[in-house]
Parts: sequence; C-alpha cells; structure tokens
Amino acid sequence: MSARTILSPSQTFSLLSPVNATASPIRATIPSLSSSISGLSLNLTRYSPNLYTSAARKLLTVVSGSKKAVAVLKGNSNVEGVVTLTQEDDGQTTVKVRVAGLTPGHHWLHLHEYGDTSNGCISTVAHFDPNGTTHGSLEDEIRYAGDLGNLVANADGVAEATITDNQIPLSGPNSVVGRPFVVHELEDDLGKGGHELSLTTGNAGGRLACGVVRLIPL
Ligand SMILES: [Cu+2]
Repeated sequence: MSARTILSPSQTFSLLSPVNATASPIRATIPSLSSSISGLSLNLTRYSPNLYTSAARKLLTVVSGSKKAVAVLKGNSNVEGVVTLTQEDDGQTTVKVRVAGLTPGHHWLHLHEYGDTSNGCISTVAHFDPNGTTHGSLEDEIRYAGDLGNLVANADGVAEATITDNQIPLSGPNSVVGRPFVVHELEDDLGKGGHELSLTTGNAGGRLACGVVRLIPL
C-alpha cells in the first residue's frame, strides 16, 4: 500500500476539520491507539475524539499575523541547505534559499506533498499540488504550487535565491507547513524535454536533499 493511500485526503480532512470533528470518521481512526502497558489495558476509543478535536481546533486558529518557518535540507549526498519562509498576514510568502554542495549549474527546487522522510527524500512522494493542476514554471499561471524554479549553483557549488510567491502560504488550507522542500539533481525541463517524465516531473532527476517546513518564532 502506498503512502498516498494511507494518508488519503478524506482521512486527513476528517481529523483536521471542525465540521467533521465529532463525526464518526474520527472514531474510525482511533482503534489503532488502543494499547496495553504491563498488563493494564488502555483503550482510548471512548475519549480520544475530544482530545483530537481540541488539538485540531488549536492548529486552525493560526489564520493571520506574521509567520515565519524554516526547512533544513539534508540528504544522502554532501548537499545541504537552509530555507526560511516569512509571510505577512495573508500576503505573499518570501522564501530565502541557500544550498551548498551542489555541482555548478541548474538544480530544480520543489515543494513536495508529504513531510515523510522515513525513506529519505523518496518518501516525500510527488509535488505539492493542492489545486489539482499541472506542471509549470514559477511564472506560469498554471503550475503545481510546489514548482518553485531552478536554483543556479556557482563554481563553488553554492546556490542562493529569494522567491516571492502567493501559492505557498504558511497558514490556511494550502499551508506548506509540514511539506518538504526537495532539491533535485537536474534542471527542470518544464515539460518540453521530450522525456517520458517531462510532463509530470520536468525530468528533474534524483533528489539530492530535502527538509520539512516547520514554524519558528518571529
Ligand atoms: Cu521534486
């Protein structure tokens, strides 16, 4: 079973939505929390819905004001970096990127769908695409929200960039908090390279480093 199937949108929505907070789908996810400690049976089924809904409502209260986040990029290679994100109220998000250890030249930067790095950058699955659209460049009206453009590494293997964008907010239903940045091996061909992966991934090659976006104090 793939990670996509386990974290299906309907299950995630039922946990985070105040509307569904007391509905039965929450109870359906609870039995996995039942446990037994030193022979003492601990079954959270009856009371857990309240615990979960109060936690979910607290998360959803972050809807305005200045916000800041960071992602620390690491991988199996020597590539590493730091990405900082800031957003004023509900305006655009400013992303500052610095990555070192790259080969000189172009390397595509994506936001991927899941912050799961249990199997390295591979388990972050595909591009962050909350609007169900298609692949494009940062300048294109139609693009994955996670299409952020090419980093260009200098002769020392260092790439720095500042990106301003309105599709990657730090709060709300399309929040990128918990999503991972991924630095790719190659340049994205923006669907025009003729490779079988051009139209879906831009044939951007392997994943050199990745890191999950986490909120930090201002
Ligand atoms: Cu990618």
